[in-house]
Amino acid sequence: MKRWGVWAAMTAAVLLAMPAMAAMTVKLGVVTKPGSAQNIVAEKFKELVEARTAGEVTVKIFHSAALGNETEILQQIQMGTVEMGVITSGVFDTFDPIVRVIDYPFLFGDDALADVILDGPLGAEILAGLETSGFKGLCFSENGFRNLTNSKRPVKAASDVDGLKIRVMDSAIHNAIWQSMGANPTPMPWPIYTELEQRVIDGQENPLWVLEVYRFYEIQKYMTLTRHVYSPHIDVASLTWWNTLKPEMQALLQTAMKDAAVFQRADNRAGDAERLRMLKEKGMQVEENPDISSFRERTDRLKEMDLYQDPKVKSLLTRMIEATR
Ligand code: EAX
Repeated sequence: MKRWGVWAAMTAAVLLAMPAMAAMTVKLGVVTKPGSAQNIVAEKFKELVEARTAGEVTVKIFHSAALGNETEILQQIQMGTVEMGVITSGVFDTFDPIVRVIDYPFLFGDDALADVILDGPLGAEILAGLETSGFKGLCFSENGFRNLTNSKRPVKAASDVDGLKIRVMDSAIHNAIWQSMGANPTPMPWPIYTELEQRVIDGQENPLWVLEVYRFYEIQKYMTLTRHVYSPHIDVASLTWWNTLKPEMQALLQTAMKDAAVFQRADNRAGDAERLRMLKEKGMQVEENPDISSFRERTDRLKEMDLYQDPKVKSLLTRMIEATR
């Protein structure tokens, strides 16, 4: 009996001496399936957070649209019923037009420039801007540069796009880009394999990994390396939830997400040459040197359109264009 008493007293002492760390589960939503860019970020984040908190924080990943499409995941993050998400920037358009400055066509010439801008003060301004919509913007990981694919015909110049029915994300800027290109854009949430297969739509645009992971090479014969939009993910948390966290926990999560993003961007880029080789081997016909100036000519006037007339958005776009020149 005496031993039990001592044991109980010691246990109580140990528990009292421990810092108050309540176990916490963080729900993180992505629309894509394992192997996808978003999932690589999410899995790395989970691994880092669970290791760095010695299991105090558990990250539960909901993938493959288990929480709905990207717009629906963002709504749940806004409400605070889901804590975090790795979401394609284009889809934020419905929540905050500020993201249109990232998805502006032909803005970033290459990966290095995208990193410099998005990891710098302009990127920070975009992330901070999302707070008005209820998101704590943490950092940017990536889908990558988007390329056009279709099942109808080879596309070398903008005139070849005329009339093609192209699926676009639920995003005003993406819709406007393809309208300017002369296509017939059709907004649809992800995933879109069935619609492509049944030819409800002729084409789509996404980075190379998507064609591999979602096996689009089976149903899309033609690809053009248009690289028309650099498409990051914005890694976000629910602002109301974020504000309940201690500063040390916020710092830990912020750093872990940044580390996961840096890891994933490098991983994605390292795989692209091999993906391109594989897609050709699978039978895709790839136009590697399209007439980019013909596409640019059609999209150049976008910056003058209503889409960018909000003063905050316009000012940021002007500074983004200057910084990327
Ligand atoms: O990340 O909806 C889209 O086109 C996204 O790029 C897709 O979810 C892949």
